[in-house]
Amino acid sequence: MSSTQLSFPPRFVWGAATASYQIEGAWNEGEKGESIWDRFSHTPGKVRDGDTGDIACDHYHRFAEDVNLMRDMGIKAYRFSVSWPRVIPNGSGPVNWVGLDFYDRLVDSLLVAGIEPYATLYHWDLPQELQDKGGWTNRDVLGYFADYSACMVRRLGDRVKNWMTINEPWVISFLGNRTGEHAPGIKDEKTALQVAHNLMVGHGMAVQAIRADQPNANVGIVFSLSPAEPETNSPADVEAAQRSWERDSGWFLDPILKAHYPAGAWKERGNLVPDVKPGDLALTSQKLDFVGVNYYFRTLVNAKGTVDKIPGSEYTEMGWEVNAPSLRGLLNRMHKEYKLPPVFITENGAAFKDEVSADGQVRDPRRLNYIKDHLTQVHEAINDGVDVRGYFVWSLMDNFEWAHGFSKRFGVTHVDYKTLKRTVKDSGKWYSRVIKANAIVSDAPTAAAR
Ligand code: IFM
Repeated sequence: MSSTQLSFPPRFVWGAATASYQIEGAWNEGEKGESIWDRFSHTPGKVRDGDTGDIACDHYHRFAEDVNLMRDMGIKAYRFSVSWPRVIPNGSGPVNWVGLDFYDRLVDSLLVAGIEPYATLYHWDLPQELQDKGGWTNRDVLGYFADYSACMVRRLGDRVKNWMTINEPWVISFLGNRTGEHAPGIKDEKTALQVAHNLMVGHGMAVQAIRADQPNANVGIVFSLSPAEPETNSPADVEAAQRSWERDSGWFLDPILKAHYPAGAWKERGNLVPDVKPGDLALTSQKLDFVGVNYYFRTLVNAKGTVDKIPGSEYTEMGWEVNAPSLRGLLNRMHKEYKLPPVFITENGAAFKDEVSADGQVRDPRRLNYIKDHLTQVHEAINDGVDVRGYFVWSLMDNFEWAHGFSKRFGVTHVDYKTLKRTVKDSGKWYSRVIKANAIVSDAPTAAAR
């Protein structure tokens, strides 16, 4: 890119995101209960190299350092998640004040540093005790989730104005319950579809619980979206892409934003469809203040299925195709097909192999370019008329990448897992300059930024 700057709207929110299990560690400290990810990662063979989140980035003990790091980077907003079993160890019942105090201190230090907190209530670490009772297939869990949400908002709602209920219902349902790659490791499609439905109902109940306590809170949900695009314009490829979109994206967007399931995918799923109780779709479609979009890659589809390796495309360490224009296409599609509230890009980023050079720097030009290209498409989408209010890079720092353990690094800050030292990568330094300029700036570092 030349030195021409692409400016963002004046109040555009520049943030970074993380999640509790991926960074906190302290898995059994402060009277925290066991989560399904504790159980899963402690089960041999579930996570690459036997990695666990027992220590992770040790953020539980180092949060003050991490807040200072963000402040020094100029980050304006921090999206973190709350570990439900840290706050309510058994999922329902007594509150653990030690756990609640941790988030209280985190929020206070963010505010002192001038960083706006954006809290996610569920980023996958379900209390194990609730999984033992059937997890998200048990309708009681939906009520417990609403109670836990209310508990968090009662404690932090005077300072936290932005709440996200569920992070990525697709991943929770399908990787956790259909392929079993994620906790709780179930491999059953019907269960997965019931979990998907119940998550959306639980989301709606949580929205109501949050608003009952804090009517002025901004409440949203976060979707992982990998837009299905046809490989060619042939009617067969176009139809296959539409089917794929409905099965994966529409399945979640429609109940939340239109109060019904996509008819085609519903029919296609036959007797696998979930049990939908009267009133459920009114709950799933609670009015929202925003939706979060997590975008990493598109899905290219032809009449035979998904195209795995696309000739000429770049791939990240996750094996995900790099395709920034699809983000713009996705945002426009959502804008056109739904009555869309404001949008935040709640996650976007890439895993690449990074090394700390002899001079102590981490040069990660591919990640920098990835973020720059995607921000450019967000900028285009805003020009197209999509109301995008902010961008949260995934991730503030390298962390536990679920079944991949620590083998995939997504951070704009490098974490040495032996010493736990944080080193801001080139991409992070560049991101700081973007934030300061409120514009996409050239990636040639200035002397001051070196
Ligand atoms: O690390 C995850 C995150 O927890 C949820 N969204 C995708 C990221 C990268 O896989």
